[in-house]
Amino acid sequence: MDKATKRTKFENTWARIREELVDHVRSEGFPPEAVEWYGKNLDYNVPGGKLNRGISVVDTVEILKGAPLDEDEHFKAAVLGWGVELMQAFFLVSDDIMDTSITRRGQPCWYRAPGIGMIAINDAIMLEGAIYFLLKKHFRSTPYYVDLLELFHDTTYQTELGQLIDLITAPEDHVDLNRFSLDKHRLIVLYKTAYYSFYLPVALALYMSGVPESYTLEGKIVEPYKVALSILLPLGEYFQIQDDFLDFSTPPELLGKVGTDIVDNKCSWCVNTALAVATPEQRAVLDANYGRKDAEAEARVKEVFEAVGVRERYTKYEADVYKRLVGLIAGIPEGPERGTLKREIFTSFLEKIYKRTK
Ligand code: GPP
Ligand code: MG
Ligand code: MG
Ligand code: MG
Repeated sequence: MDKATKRTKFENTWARIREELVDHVRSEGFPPEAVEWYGKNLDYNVPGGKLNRGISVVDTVEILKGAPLDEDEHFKAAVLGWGVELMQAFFLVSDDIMDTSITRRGQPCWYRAPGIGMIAINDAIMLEGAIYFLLKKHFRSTPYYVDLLELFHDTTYQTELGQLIDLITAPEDHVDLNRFSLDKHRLIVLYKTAYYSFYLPVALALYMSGVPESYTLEGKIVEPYKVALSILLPLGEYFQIQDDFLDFSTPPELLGKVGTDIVDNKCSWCVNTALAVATPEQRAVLDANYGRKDAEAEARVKEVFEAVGVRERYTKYEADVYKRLVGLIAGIPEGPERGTLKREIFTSFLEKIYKRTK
């Protein structure tokens, strides 16, 4: 099955999942305007993204099985995939309020859509609640139900910790570029992005496929969840560095969102890269203009980014990290046994994001 067909097949499961969520609210006797509001929240915030994370769950279950999924297996994997997408929607609706962002996925951020405002906070929390409603409905009787619950809970907490350091490293009223470093950047991105975007989809698929905590391959003990983490965290770091670079380099018409990292005083890969090589004059320009709510200041920061060669440095970073990740993946112990890790899980992720432009 080609990529587009897989995507359509995943998208087609959304209608049923959406109905289950909305039907439940209806069956609780909620008034039509509440049912309608919830439906709009789901429609506006959940299905409109790239869906990479959700589709990865299905892809990974299929790679682990080594054969096409039957209808029931596909639907169950898709429920987990939509769980990841609901989590992502919960994070993004909240993040856009915290980042005072303007657009998301080519439309106004939910809190800026007509008539929504701060009700968006409750809507975000309801998107999170929907995950656990679906897990209970579809997985309550499986032996790995608690593993799924723990994984969603742990991942949420990790992401919130990441969001915390992202936010406190970027206070609105106090710009101090000395607080930034690439080490701090790494910590932020591992927690705010890599766990939920990369480890979560794969670990969900491993649990659903019955992959055990450890097994023996050619006389060696393999701990598949730890091996997965050791590849997926660096992959997630690469992905967020792309996000930071695109925030600076890509016009909103192409990106689907207006980049806010410079005006929001974010500890992004771009500013850290520039700080590492800036002359004292360039540093002074960054100190005076970074994190100001002012388009001219933003333009001056961008000039410094261009002058120190952030674009060329990014191209080099991307080539280097790609090689490093290919090497890491090649080192994964793999055998023909069923229910064990396959390198293809990780190469399929890497190929999905390599040289992405949005
Ligand atoms: C997005 O980072 C941040 C998250 C998805 C984590 C949010 C976590 C919460 C607990 C709310 P970003 O701000 O760089 O993303 P974007 O550039 O898409 O706004
Ligand atoms: Mg944001
Ligand atoms: Mg943010
Ligand atoms: Mg960003």
